[in-house]
Amino acid sequence: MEIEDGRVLGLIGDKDDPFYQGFTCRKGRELPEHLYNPNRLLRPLRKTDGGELEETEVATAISEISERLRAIVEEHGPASVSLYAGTYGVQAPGSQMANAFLRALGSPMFFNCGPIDQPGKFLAAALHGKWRGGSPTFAEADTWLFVGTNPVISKLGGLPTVNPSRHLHSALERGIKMIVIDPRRSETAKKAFIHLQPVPGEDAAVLAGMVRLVLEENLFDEAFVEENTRNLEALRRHVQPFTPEFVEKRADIPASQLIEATRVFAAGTVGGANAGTGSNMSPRGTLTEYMLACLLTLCGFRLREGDAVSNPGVLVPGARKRAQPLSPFPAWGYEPKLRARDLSNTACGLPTSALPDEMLLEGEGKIRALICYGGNPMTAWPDQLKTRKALDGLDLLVMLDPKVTQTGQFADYIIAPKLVPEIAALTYDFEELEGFVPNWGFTVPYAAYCKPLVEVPKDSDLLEDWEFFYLLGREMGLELEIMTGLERLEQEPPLAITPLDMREKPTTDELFDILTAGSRIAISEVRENAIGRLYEDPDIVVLPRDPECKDFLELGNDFMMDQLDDAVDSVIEGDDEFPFRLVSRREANTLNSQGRDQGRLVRERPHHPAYMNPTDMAALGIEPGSIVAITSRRSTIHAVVQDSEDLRCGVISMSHGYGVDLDRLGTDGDPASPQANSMGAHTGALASSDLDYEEPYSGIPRMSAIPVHVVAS
Ligand SMILES: Nc1nc2c(c(=O)[nH]1)N[C@H]1C(S)=C(S)[C@@H](COP(=O)(O)OP(=O)(O)OC[C@H]3O[C@@H](n4cnc5c(=O)[nH]c(N)nc54)[C@H](O)[C@@H]3O)O[C@H]1N2
Ligand SMILES: Nc1nc2c(c(=O)[nH]1)N[C@H]1C(S)=C(S)[C@@H](COP(=O)(O)OP(=O)(O)OC[C@H]3O[C@@H](n4cnc5c(=O)[nH]c(N)nc54)[C@H](O)[C@@H]3O)O[C@H]1N2
Ligand SMILES: [Mo]
Repeated sequence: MEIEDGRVLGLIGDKDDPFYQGFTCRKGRELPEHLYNPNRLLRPLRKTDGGELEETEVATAISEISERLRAIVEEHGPASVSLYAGTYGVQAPGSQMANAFLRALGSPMFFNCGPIDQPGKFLAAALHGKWRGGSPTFAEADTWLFVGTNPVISKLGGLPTVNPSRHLHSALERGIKMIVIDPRRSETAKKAFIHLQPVPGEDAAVLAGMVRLVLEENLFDEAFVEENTRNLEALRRHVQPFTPEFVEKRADIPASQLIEATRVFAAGTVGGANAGTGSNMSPRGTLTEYMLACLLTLCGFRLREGDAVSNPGVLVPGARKRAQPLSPFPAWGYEPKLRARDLSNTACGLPTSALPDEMLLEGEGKIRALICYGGNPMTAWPDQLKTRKALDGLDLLVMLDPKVTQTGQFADYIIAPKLVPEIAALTYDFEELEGFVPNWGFTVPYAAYCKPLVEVPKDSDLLEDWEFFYLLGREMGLELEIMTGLERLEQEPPLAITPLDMREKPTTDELFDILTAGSRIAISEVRENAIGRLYEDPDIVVLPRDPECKDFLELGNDFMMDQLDDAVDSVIEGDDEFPFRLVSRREANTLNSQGRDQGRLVRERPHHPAYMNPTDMAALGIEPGSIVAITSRRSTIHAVVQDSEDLRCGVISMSHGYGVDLDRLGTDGDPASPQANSMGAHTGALASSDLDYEEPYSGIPRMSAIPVHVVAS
């Protein structure tokens, strides 16, 4: 980082870093513009009686928030206070402190963005069980399957998240056979050995077809399946209808392509697969993830006794890998139960799509106060109209955000956080991701620590995210405890609970010490190394199966088998009125709603387009660059059309994370105008859990493959 007079001028990748090897992404390189953006808040804001946001002080804000929360809790109980942690609310140690605050308050209403992201992944893992031996990584694989994910751009995982293009390039040179299932010829699909381009929303049928072929042609690992699974015969029976010809008709992909893709995939000696947001936001996301888990298990793409463990963990305390299953566990039905749509807490957390309902439904259990931490509901939650109504009706909305976002306009208080590099940074979160989903975090034992590099701006009044929760807890007289070891694969070491000193405020480094206690490498060692390092240990291999182990992986979960049966008969409501399917996507230079006000990131394109196939455009008489109205059962958004041969006909591809004010759109809101950078339309305005298909347990409505119609406006 180039720093002059305490100001960051720029940054370049560190070529000596053994993992990043000089790689940075555009968004990261624009850190100075993020840090010194005129929109960045340097002091907290509070809403005046007149409804304006005015500057205040941290101490005042905390004492007022504390008072208002106390009154709400007194009258309506602690469960009337809820917390939503968005993409910036999942970082250590802020996320642990937010959790500690809510628990001390006595509210179970902790929501996060996971259930409107890829909930099916977590529910399917619970229904299928997990493999405690871990998974092979892309670096050693000779075959890989990507479903509804575009890791070249999203860097979500599957492909190594650091410099995915380079890793893909070298894997292709090595001869990896990559299969991509995506209705769009995405940046990843362009490099695929086989690209299946199905009708959106039919992934479960495609994967059921692959599973059926693997069984029929005996392409599976019989010994592995015999030793580790149950109910193979049930699976075989229920996938029977998904013949290549059936899948061809249903998903509109050639039967021959499905057969070839399946044979190529199953022929791999080391392989893996990842599904992403595209599949999880489309109908039957849990079933898609379940079929994928079954496919991986059938192919035996799991690490075995004696295999090297690519990342044995550095800073996150975790248990050793062992070549045995962890039996299925309940995917839903946990406390607390919600009032909306019979939903409950799940293996993926509380259904976030129901949070606005819980804020709107009158009576006992109504959520009256929301702390929104590092998230932007107005551009992230499905059903923007309902979200707005719900936010409007709150007694108290507290935001923890560096900007006045689309959601911030509804806030009673906005607390402005310190940002990296004003605070210490640690690779803990990314390493932790690997424990949740194979190939998501770091697939090598990498760790780095960086102390704060610059002071906060003069005359600012900022807090670290975690400090807000600590100070608010203290002001309210609460005793906070940090919980670690949460949701580690083997629940081992057992959950550690560390009470905090509520008189003497801890330092960030002390909190890092608590989180990493018992880690394989002491955090002190990582701190001493000024740059990131690989902490390898070639002696760490997958341990043998415990002879007492009776655990198994479930191939024929009843609920999933029922859904398979349903999938045979019912095409998920297609209709003549809404002939197009709007699918989700991500933009390379921005992260969800972030970066729209960074000119250097968005200048190439002053608006966010709705991509359509030119054939569809010609049929509707739509010119490139013209504005269209896109209508779903729920509402209408306006967008500028851009032609793209990469899309299959009948599909519109558009990113989310935009949309200031629905009323202004279509009146003076020209989506092509420069101010549309931060405006545009939120595709989530088209989604609705009341009107459209939703997953019955995670509650996620259709956020991709949304039925729409399009007219030139
Ligand atoms: N239609 C549609 N909807 C979607 C999706 C989609 O594909 N289509 N994707 C879904 C997915 S996968 C997700 S994860 C969600 C995202 O949902 P959210 O997380 O709710 O939305 P973001 O836009 O990522 O909001 C991040 C916020 O964090 C703030 N921020 C940045 N840095 C910091 C910091 O250091 N501290 C704090 N406190 N705040 C910070 C930013 O200013 C921003 O307001 O959206 C979901 N919604
Ligand atoms: N640059 C950038 N990177 C990001 C983000 C960002 O906003 N910008 N967001 C981050 C977040 S919060 C997340 S969760 C991850 C998400 O990472 P990914 O899951 O990889 O998300 P996308 O890049 O949107 O890729 C989804 C793909 O699914 C396809 N798709 C849509 N509907 C369907 C369907 O029904 N079936 C199939 N098979 N495919 C479908 C789309 O065409 C698209 O190519 O990315 C993270 N990384
Ligand atoms: Mo996400």
